[in-house]
Amino acid sequence: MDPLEVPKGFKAGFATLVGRPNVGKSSLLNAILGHKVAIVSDKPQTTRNRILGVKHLENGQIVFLDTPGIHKPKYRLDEYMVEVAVRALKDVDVAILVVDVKEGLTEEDTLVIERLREVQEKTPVVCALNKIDLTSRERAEQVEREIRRALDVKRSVCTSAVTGEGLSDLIDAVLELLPEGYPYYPPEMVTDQPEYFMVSEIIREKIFNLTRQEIPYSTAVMVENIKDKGNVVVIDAYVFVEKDSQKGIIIGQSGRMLKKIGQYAREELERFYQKKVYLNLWVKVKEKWRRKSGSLRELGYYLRKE
Ligand SMILES: Nc1nc2c(ncn2[C@@H]2O[C@H](COP(=O)(O)OP(=O)(O)O)[C@@H](O)[C@H]2O)c(=O)[nH]1
Ligand SMILES: [Mg+2]
Repeated sequence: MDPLEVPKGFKAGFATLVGRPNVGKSSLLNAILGHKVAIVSDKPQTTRNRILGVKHLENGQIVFLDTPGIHKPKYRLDEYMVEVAVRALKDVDVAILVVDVKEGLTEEDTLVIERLREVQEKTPVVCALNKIDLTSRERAEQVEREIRRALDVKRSVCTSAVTGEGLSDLIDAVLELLPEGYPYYPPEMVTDQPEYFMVSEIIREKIFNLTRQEIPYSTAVMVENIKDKGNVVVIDAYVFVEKDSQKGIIIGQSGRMLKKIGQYAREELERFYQKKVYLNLWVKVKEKWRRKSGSLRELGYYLRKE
């Protein structure tokens, strides 16, 4: 057989998960892959970068792009995040609109739908009516009708990232819309994220889960060093906040908060590396980093050349 011949019936392509913050885009990606590639929290705007996750199937390969939630930007960081999401809609084969059927549509969902209207001629839209475990089918259908009034939806599927309901239907719906072609990534590849980024995200997730109000949002994590010393991996990382008072909160009374963040992160990192991990965390103030493009660049929040 000609090695360049497309395997008969094999489908391959890109599908972008979009939606307002907190609807479950990252949770869906992790559940579909059966592998945690994107961090998740109960707070909006947890995801700040485009996350790639590859689903390998017998008859195809779906390259999912998880994106930051589309919302009204307040800081330069927000503008960056929204731009990442919008760009991830360009030149993909399918857009997956994720909505939260329990909460229903909000003004932010309308922003997302507007963006999808701009691309729907070229990019077919599949809708994931997510968090179906929290509400009824009738409610989901009502939300779906509302979406269809504004958008040409090719297919919609009730899903739950928690129970796994509808995930295989969602995969089928996406696969159907993909072109035939060779896989983009080798079979062992689940994500394209560099190790340093994965580690910083794991730490950032713990901060999102353990702190409140402005604290998670004013935090960025940068991994300085990862050294594999055989039986133990030694990691040095910085936690950046915007002001001294936030530094105090991240460190906590007698260092208790930082210890907890470090402990939770270390436990997950030990599962990730399958060995013992020493995690050294330092907290530093980087004044108003969310507003400064120079700081954003230093912390890795910048748009790569396409
Ligand atoms: N009950 C329920 N909760 C969900 C589901 N999907 C996501 N969540 C929760 O919703 C919150 C936001 O999830 P996340 O994946 O970070 O949303 P994202 O901002 O759209 O990426 C987290 O607390 C998740 O555990 C779902 O299908 N059912
Ligand atoms: Mg997310």
